[in-house]
Amino acid sequence: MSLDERIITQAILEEYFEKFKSSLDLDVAIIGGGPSGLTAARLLAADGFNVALFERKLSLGGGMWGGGMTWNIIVVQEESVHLLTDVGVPVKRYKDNYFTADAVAATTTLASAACLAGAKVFNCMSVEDVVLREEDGIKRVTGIVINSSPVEMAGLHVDPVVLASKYLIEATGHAVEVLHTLVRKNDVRLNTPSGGIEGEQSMWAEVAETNTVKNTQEIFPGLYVAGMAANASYGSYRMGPIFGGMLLSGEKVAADIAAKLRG
Ligand code: 48F
Repeated sequence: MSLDERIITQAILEEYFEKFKSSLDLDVAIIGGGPSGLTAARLLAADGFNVALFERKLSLGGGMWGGGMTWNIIVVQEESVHLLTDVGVPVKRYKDNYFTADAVAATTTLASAACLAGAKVFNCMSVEDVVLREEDGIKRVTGIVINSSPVEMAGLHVDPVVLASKYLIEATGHAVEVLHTLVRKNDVRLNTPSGGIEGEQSMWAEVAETNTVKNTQEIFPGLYVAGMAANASYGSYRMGPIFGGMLLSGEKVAADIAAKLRG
């Protein structure tokens, strides 16, 4: 059978922009495709919400690929094991409350499960800002401002485009980039003790893991923080290559937002 290159191009163009068009009015925009963002994307999409995930890099998975120091095994605690086994990741009990999984199997399976559940993934796409609106004196985020990662990396002066979303999840990890932009550009107060970004503290895995879930919440009207971004925003500790808190944070943010969307 003959192959026409123009039809290959046309297929990509039409299918991509169909996906993009169906993302102009999202229920949830997830920023960052690490373990917390991927888990939230899967659960919200499986619930039937219009969900898209934006990831700066070509590959999804964030900091999960390399386990600890490139030794590509991850550790999770018992209460989070279901978030791996539910999608088919083999998990072994190492001892007591310590379980292990292959980091590559976990990363690829979480990414695959999010896509197959119906989350629309836009990789190679950076979120550079949010959309703000004010009503009755209350400011709220109502969308995201995105640009192509190669444009961002090359420092080209090209304007971004904008998508609307009822809720945003910042799951960008340690850097909490989008929240930093929100605070730097606008006279806003966050739902944190100081009203600003508290900043991350050094290593304390046990406290950090509990706090990752506790700190997963709406930090500004319309904007939730999840995963390591939650601890960096609320001033808690880092935890190293234990990932249960990340998965549970994704589960919590999905449940909280689903409840809000259902009213
Ligand atoms: O850092 P990351 O894996 O986020 P996470 O879900 O998990 C944290 C753990 O990997 C690890 C840890 C646990 O022990 O502390 O660090 O909190 O993934 C964050 C993703 O967000 C992308 C980034 O490329 C990464 O894949 N990202 C960051 N900023 C942006 C972004 C942005 N502005 N736009 C799009 N993607």
